[in-house]
Amino acid sequence: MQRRSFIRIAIFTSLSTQVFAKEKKIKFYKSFSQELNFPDVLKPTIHKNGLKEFNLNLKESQVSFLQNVKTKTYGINSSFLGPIIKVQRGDEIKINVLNSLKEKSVLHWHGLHLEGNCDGGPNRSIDPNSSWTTQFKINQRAATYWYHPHTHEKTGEQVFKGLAGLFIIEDKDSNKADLPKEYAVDDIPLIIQDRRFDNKAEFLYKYSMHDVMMGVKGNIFLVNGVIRPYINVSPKTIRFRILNGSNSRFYSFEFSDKRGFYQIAGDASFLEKPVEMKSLLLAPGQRAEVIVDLSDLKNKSIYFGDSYSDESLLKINVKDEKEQKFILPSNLTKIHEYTNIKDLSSLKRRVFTLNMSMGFLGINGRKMDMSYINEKVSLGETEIWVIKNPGRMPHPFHIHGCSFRILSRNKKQAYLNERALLDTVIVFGNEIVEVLVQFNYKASKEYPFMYHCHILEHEDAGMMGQFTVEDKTI
Ligand SMILES: [Cu+2]
Repeated sequence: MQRRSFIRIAIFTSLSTQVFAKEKKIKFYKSFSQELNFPDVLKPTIHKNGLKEFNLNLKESQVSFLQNVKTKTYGINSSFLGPIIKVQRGDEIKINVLNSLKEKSVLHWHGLHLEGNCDGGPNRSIDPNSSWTTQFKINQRAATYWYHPHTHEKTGEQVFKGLAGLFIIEDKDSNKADLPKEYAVDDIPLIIQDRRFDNKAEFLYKYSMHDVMMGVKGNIFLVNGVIRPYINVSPKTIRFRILNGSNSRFYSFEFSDKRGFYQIAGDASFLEKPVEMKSLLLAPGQRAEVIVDLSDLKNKSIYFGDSYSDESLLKINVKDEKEQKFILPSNLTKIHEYTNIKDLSSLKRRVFTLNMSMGFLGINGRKMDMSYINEKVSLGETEIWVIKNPGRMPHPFHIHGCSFRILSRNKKQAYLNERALLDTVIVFGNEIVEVLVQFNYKASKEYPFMYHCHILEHEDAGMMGQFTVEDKTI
């Protein structure tokens, strides 16, 4: 039998069933008996002028995550999570977001470059049974982005209920790259989330100060909305587009046989060259694309799991077919952004200190306040943002409306696999991370951009600030 590194495979079903057995006969499906779900790729209406129009509908629904019982959920065009919006660089797109929920919501296009008034943030909300239309042009690099609610003080709860989806951009580099590209065959999205359920099998969200401070974590793991699914693939190179879509949990992803794999992309661009890895750390909000050679596993299985929780998340069954040779691209792109800065000392520096003490979460001593603009940035100017974490808990720091590059991590260079363009960076305890960042899209005080911790309970509790981007030349 194959050696397993995730020891909880065997005991999972019996242990977890016991928890619920006292209250109700709630049972899990047999581990790895359900096939991985693949979100639909949303078909746009293509207008004569090339405009691609997408329709999203936020709605209440229910899902049988567990046997013989349904859990109340939120979904976007489906019962849990949303479809993939897939576009090419250069596309002009229009998105109509209909809110069929009984509460206000709004969608944020995480990682996208667009004006503040085209994005969704706490300053905008879509009333129940109303819709919001946004239109913008895609002018940024190929990568796996995503969308999720950014509703004032309700982001964590609405994401937990199921509102999130992938937003994939392709460009010249990604179209010509020698990489697996067949959706759901060898180009596979993995949205990783954790949930906890109450004794009626409903999602159990925030209920204590501990949840606010430490973030809501679940003991049950979902991949694309399915608990412990399996996937069947050919013995070849497989590309995974991984989103940590959890509210607060960090993961260290690896394969059960400890095989190496290559990270090819970060949040907002390819890496220049593939980076060989044994494990991949992702904080909430972060994405990575990896390729792994499974050509040696004909008629065998391995698991994709998380070494922090010691959980197997996905069983990968490799078909009994002729193996296909692994191709490792030597170069993926050239990252020219932020490379022509001659004098770093001439750049404006802004310091963001992440504050966390008993009952207080903020940045630079302030809680998020919608009526207060924390920073005013000049359009097109490159700055250094210095993010300080004097505490112990790591925080993923996310900035809207841009892609940045790490300049230094505790005075050292960024790790090899975080040298892509990013929109979310982990700042570990007692660390100072400096990023080079440029804003090329305006944001007014009515619809400012946000910077915040992507532990959603921290964000909702106030570890967030607002900034405008204004053209100072006019
Ligand atoms: Cu945080």
